[in-house]
Amino acid sequence: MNVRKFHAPTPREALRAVRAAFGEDAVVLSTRAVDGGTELMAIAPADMEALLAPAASEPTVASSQPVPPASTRSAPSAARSASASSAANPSVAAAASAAGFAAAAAHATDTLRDELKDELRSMRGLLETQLATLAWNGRQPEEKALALRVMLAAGFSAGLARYIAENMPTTAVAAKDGGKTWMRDIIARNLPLFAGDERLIEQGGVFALVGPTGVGKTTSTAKLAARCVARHGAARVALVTTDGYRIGAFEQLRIYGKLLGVMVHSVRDGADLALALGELRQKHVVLIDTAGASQRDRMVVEQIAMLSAGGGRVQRLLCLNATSTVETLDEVARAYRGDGLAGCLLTKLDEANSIGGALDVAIRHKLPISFVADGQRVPEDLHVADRKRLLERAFAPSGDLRLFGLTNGDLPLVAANSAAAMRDPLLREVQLG
Ligand SMILES: Nc1nc2c(ncn2[C@@H]2O[C@H](COP(=O)(O)OP(=O)(O)OP(=O)(O)O)[C@@H](O)[C@H]2O)c(=O)[nH]1
Ligand SMILES: [Mg+2]
Repeated sequence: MNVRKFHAPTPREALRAVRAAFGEDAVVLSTRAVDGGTELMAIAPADMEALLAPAASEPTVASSQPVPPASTRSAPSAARSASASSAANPSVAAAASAAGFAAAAAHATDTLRDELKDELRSMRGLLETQLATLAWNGRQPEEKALALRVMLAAGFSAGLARYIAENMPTTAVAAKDGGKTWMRDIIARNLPLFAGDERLIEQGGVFALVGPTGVGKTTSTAKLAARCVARHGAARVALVTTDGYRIGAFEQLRIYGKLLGVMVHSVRDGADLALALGELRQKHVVLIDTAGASQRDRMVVEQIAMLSAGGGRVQRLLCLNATSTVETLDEVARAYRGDGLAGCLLTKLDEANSIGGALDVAIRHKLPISFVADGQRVPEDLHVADRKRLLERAFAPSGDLRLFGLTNGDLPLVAANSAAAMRDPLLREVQLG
């Protein structure tokens, strides 16, 4: 059994030492303030599992319990299965009854163990929340607090913002700009890009724009088609819509197709799509417009299956509306991810107060950004995603931080509320240097 004490000047540092010694799933047993800092008692997860599991040498309930008399049998199923043969063979009946009793006891032990685990988990969550609150209660350097506030104001999730701010190295804290350049570099380095012009326009292929309702899929499809036509000519481009059942949906794309001189095909299901793609295989670029589906609708799954029927040739681009909250965009990315999701396209940047939420989702879900749309005009308001411009836009002062942003006094609350988000495994993949 490996229970160890950890001393550190701050609770956060103590917790970090615990994690360094026992890993992410370490269980903290107690914490108290001592002279010169904090003392934590912690145990390794494997030892905690061993504590909770019945020891191999310990006699099990099944073998140690005397067989209860037939009248006290507690497991109804055992009683039922034993009853047929008990009259003929009493020893068979006793064995069956014992087995049932043991099964019931084992079930009770499992339930108790699960309850204990849940209890420990919630205690750990509570402790992490309290430690995070303490850590941000005036104990973090002003530079880290400012970096966290700036990222939150830019729309980044509290989890990612805290992860980056808390890991700011001392050299960056001591830098003239208080770590601002470091923070922006980390975000820039982790921002995946798709090289839209090169991969979509030059290389070509079959691309489907997917996403929730009204995010700008049809408009963006038309903008992309116009870009392709300008590069390769109308004869080498085709438009397909899977949105055949909503009134006016086909018509909307057909009008754009007519303006561009591009044929528009409507398909109903996977087989239809496979057939259409076979006929269109000579085209350089095929763009598929899809029906909008809420991320909570099971239609999303059906749509992914339908697009997969294209023989794995269809690359899906997820349209992310930059005006949505980071929580909504995160939910969208989780619903739409899967094989064939090649990247994303950010829409409505012109309407968004901040775009940090969209960048955050692209970073955590590793969704390369292909293009950005910043208006309704076809084709003018579509641009290849550019790292520098996106960073500038994300951190352009969109409001007075003193009026709309958080104060240092709010940070302990933010930290407390983001304790669970900090355990998101996607965060561990963010490169910090
Ligand atoms: N401001 C702004 N409006 C946009 C942008 N992209 C699309 N829109 C507008 O958003 C509205 C919805 O656009 P659509 O292209 O029809 O959206 P959709 O995703 O195809 O919608 P559904 O097919 O109904 O799911 C239209 O009024 C577009 O003009 C953009 O980048 N900025
Ligand atoms: Mg549409």
